[in-house]
Amino acid sequence: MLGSMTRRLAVAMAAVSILGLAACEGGEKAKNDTLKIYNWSDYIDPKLLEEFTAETGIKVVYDTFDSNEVLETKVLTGGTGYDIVAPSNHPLPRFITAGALEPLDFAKLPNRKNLWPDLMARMEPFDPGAKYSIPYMWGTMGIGYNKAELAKRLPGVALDSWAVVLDPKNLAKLKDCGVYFLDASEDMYAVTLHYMGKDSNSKNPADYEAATQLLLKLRPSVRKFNSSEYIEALANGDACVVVGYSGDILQARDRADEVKKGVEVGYFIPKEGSQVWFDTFAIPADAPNKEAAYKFLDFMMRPEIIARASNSTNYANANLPATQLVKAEVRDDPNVYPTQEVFNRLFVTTTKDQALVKVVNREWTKVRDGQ
Ligand code: N2P
Repeated sequence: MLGSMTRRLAVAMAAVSILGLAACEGGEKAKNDTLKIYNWSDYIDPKLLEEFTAETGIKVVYDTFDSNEVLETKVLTGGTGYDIVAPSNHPLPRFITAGALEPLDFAKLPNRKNLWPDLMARMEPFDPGAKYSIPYMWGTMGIGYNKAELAKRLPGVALDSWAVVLDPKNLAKLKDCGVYFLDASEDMYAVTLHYMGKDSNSKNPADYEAATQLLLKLRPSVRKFNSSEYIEALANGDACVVVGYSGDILQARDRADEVKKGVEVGYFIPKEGSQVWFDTFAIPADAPNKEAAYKFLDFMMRPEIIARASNSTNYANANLPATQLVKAEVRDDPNVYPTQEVFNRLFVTTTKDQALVKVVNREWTKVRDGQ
C-alpha cells in the first residue's frame, strides 16, 4: 500500500518536473525571443520594428507612455519587464541615482560612433560619459495652432509669444475652439516660470506656487490636459491651440494636410524662448532580455534607420551621419533642427531632487485636477 502510493507519488512528481522543465524551456525561449520596449507615443516608424524582427528573429512588444512622470514612477518602482525605456534628459539622473539603469557595455554598441558629439556634450551633465543612456531624438516645447481659428479669434495678436496661451485674456478667447495643454508637470512649470520672468529651473517652491496661481487662471479655458491626444485633435479641428512638443505638432500639421479638410496647423517657438529637451534610450537594471536590448540600441544607431525615425516623426535625431539622410523638408525645417539664432533662445531643464519633484507634482495636481 505504502509502496504503491510512493510509486504513484514518484510518477506524479516526475510528470510535474517534466512539465515544469518544458514550461521553463518555453519561458526561456520566449524571453530570449522577445524585446519589450516602452517608448513615447508617436515616436517611431513602426516599420522599423518589423524590420528589426525580420532581421533578428526577436519579437517586439511595444508599449507607449506620454509623460516622463508616468515613466519615472514605473521604472523607479521596478519590475516593469521592459528591456528599453526612454527618459528625457532632466529626469534621467534620478533613474541613475536610484540604480534603476544598466551601465552600458559599449563593446555591444559599435554604432555609438555615429552619435553626434554636440548632442553628447549637451547630455554630459545628465549622464557623464553616457554610461547609461544613448540619445535618441530631441525637440522643443512650443505652441501649435489652427491658423484660421487663431486669425479669427485673436486678430492683431502676434503669434510669436507665450502670451498667446499664458495670458488668461487671450486664452479665454480660444476656450470654445479647444485648448490642450500637456499633462507634464516639470515641462509645463519650466515654460510657465520662464514666461513669468522667473528661473525656469528655480529650486524655490514659492516660485512653483506662484506659477500655479497663473495656471489656475488659465485652467477654466483648457479643454484637456493630455500629452498625446493633441496630435489628432489639432489635425481634425477639435483643438485650435496646444502647448506641446515640436514633432507632435508637426505630425498634426502633416496629418491635417493629408486629410485635406481645410485645417492648417502652425507651430512656433515663442520669442521669449522655450525648453529644448533630449530623449534617451536606456536599459532597466532588471531588464529580462538585455542582449536583445543591445541589438535594438545598435540597430537604432544605424544612420539609415534613425534617419527614417526622424522622417516619420518630425523630430531631430542625435546621429551625425544620419543628418544628410533625413529628408530635406524635415532636415531644413528650423522647427525640427533649430537655427543657431533660435537655439540661443532655448533653455535646458536641469534635474530636480526628489523633494522638489514632489512639490512640483503636488502643485501640478492642483492645476490639472483643480484640487
Ligand atoms: C513624443 C513626444 C516626445 C517628447 N510624442 C517629449 N520628450
